Order: sequence, then structure tokens, then C-alpha cells
Amino acid sequence: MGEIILVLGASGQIGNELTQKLRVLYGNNHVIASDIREGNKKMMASGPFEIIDATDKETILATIKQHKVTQVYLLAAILSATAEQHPQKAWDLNMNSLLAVLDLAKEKHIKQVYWPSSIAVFGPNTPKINTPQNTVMQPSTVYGISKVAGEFWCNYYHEKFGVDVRSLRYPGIISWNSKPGGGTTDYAVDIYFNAIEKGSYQCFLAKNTRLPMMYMEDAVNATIQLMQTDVKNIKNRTGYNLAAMSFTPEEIASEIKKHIPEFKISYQPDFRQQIADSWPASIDDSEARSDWNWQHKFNLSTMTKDILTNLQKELL
Ligand code: AKB
Repeated sequence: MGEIILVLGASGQIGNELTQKLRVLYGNNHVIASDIREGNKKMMASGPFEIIDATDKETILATIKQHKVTQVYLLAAILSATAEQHPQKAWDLNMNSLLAVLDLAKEKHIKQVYWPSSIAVFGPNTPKINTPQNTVMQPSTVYGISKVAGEFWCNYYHEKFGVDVRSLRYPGIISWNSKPGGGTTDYAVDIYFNAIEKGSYQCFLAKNTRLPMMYMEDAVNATIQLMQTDVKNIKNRTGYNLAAMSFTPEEIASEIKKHIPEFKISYQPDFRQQIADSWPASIDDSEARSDWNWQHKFNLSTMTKDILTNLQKELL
């Protein structure tokens, strides 16, 4: 594989794990990690790292030229909950970084772009159960508005300039190795850490709030699989619906109790409840499954077992 990859936002939750997997697949020196802050020890030690602001087109271009980069994975973003508190900052980062990278692809400095979309493109008027690929997209959050606009920019650059940009509408991504920040689905990560460290968790969503979720390993595999798929099979240039499981806080808590019987959960919904209530409960991802053979591996039970085993080794 002759690709040289630049990951923008490599120190974040998905960027961190995606970078490690890309380094295994493409070779450490073929994957340049970058962020506005340094990554963890493993990332810094395993390959090249550059400090880059993802909205700074000139620095991105200089890095592309210096390392002969062929693909960019743009993971830098402000997520749903933080975006409600800093709307302008979220809009600026989420949009300007995407437009900078799309322009660099249009100008033929790179061959391929990955940019994550989200279930946040949907809103209160969207069908909630098995939300289809093509349906009402009227988000009620700043983050969702930036993702809808971004999806249409991707499609526009593809149609108009032939840019090979690919995107997935991630559900909530759950990991034990790197923590998310500022998202509405973050409770499903925090709950595992609290279960191990404290034996209890106060959840910021109500107990019956059902949301689509996915284990990190599946999300990373889906992302790389999409980017490696033959171009003739990519039929969607906005964002593919992607799904693995859906559950409520009450259901994840009872799964944890199978391993930690004394675990206790309480509920104190805050402003994030309204965001969660505007999102789908489950997603129809049949187009991803038929176009590029997407298959998830983890469900709530296998994911919980894997996370608790790893966290017990790490934290206890
Ligand atoms: C968030 O909660 O903001 C993200 C997302 C669903 O895109 N995890």
C-alpha cells in the first residue's frame, strides 16, 4: 500500500484509536498524526506527530507537501453538547476545517478525504425507529447543523470537482482506551469507568433514552473499510448511515450489573436530554451493508464484557 495518511484531530477519542490501527496497517511512518495538542505516549512514540490547527489550510498544505500525503482523515470537531455552549466556535472549527481539506483535494494536493458525519444530522421530525438513509434532516443542534451542511459540501465537491470524499454517520462511539469529550452519547463511556472506579454512576440522560451506539473497534474498522472500498462501490457522497446496537441507560446498567452486581445507577437529566430526544433511537444502515459489505461485530453484551475486562486490567 503506497498511501501516506495525515490524521487531523488524532488526539481525540476516535482519532487516537484510528491512528494506531492505520499505523498497524500502513506502517508507522506512513501515518502522520496531528492535533492542536500532543497525543498520548503511545501515539507520540509510534510515529510522526505534528501540531496542526485543522482550520489552518497553509500548515496542512505544508505538512502534505513535506510528507507526500495522499489521504487526509479529518477527525477534529466540537461535539454536540459543547457546541450548544460555544455555537460560533463549533461552527468555525467544524466547517472551516472541512472546507480547507476539501479545497486541498480539489487542488489535487491529496487523493482521498475521510470526514465523519453523525446521527446528529437527524432531528425531531425524522422517523425515530430504523431511520432511513434518505429522510428528513432538520437538526435542532448547532453540531447537527454543521454536520448536515458538511455532508452537502462533501457531495458538492464530489459532484462539481470529482473530489473522492467519503463519510459515515457515526452513532455514539464507545471506547475504554480513549475518552470522548463534549458529546451527548458520552454517558455510555463514563458509565463503565464509574462502574469500575466507584461502583455507581449518575446519568445525565433519563433511563429510557434509546440511542444508536457502536463499539470503537467496529467504528475504526468501518472507517478504514469505507476508505479502502473500490470507488465504483461508493454510491453515497453525503454520509452513510451506520449502525451496530441501540440501548437505553437502564439497559446498559443492567448489562454492567451482570458483571458487577453491586453497581448502582441514578438519573439526573440535564440539557443533553433535549439533544438526545431529538435523535433517532435506531438506524437503518442497509445501504452501507449492501454497497461495501459493512458488518458489525459487537453487541451490548460482547462490548460490555470486553470493556470491563480491559478496564479491570488497566484501573485495578
Ligand atoms: C455526540 O454525542 O455529540 C457524538 C455524536 C453522536 O456525534 N457522539
